[in-house]
Amino acid sequence: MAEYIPSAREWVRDQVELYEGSQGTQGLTLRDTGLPVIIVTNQGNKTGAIRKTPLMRAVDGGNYILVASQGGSPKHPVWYYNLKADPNVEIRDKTAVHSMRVREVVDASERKRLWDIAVEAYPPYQEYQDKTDRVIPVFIAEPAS
Ligand code: F42
Repeated sequence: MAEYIPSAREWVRDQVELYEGSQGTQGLTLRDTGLPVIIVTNQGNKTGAIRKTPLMRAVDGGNYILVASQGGSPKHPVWYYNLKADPNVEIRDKTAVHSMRVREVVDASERKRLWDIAVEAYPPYQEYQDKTDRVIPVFIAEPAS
């Protein structure tokens, strides 16, 4: 069993601890926005360690849309590279845990459709895209089997 290495960021670490520690009954929203969050568990592409990343909850049917926005910073978050290297993830959505496989959405019309859903779920994504030169990556997570 791989070792779990918590995020280097305290507020992220704290959210994961509360969310996972309560089996998905506490710490379910982003700060005071009231907007729901999921926890993505994946493998580090260099350490092989277990990583846990809270993301906003945006859904398309039974699939999840993962937006590598990192607040519109100029660089992709590290988890982007982890998911490209190993697309097998576990997604906790409150008390439900799903085995999923992710793929980066490259088709322009598919990306636009999913982007619009994501922005509806979390409007700041659009502000983040507007303030950065990079195209913010979008993944779709689909049931593994
Ligand atoms: N981030 C988003 O990008 N999108 C969201 O929708 C989002 C929502 C959200 C909601 C709640 C919340 O608490 C946080 C939220 N975040 C969201 C922030 C998100 O959880 C991440 O913290 C953020 O995107 C930064 O991701 P990151 O993978 O760059 O994490 C940094 C801070 C980090 O901890 N990095 C590690 C470190 O030690 O600095 C590296 C971890 C890692 O994966 N290492 C790899 C390994 O092998 O283990 C190797 C790394 C390499 O060099 O390739």
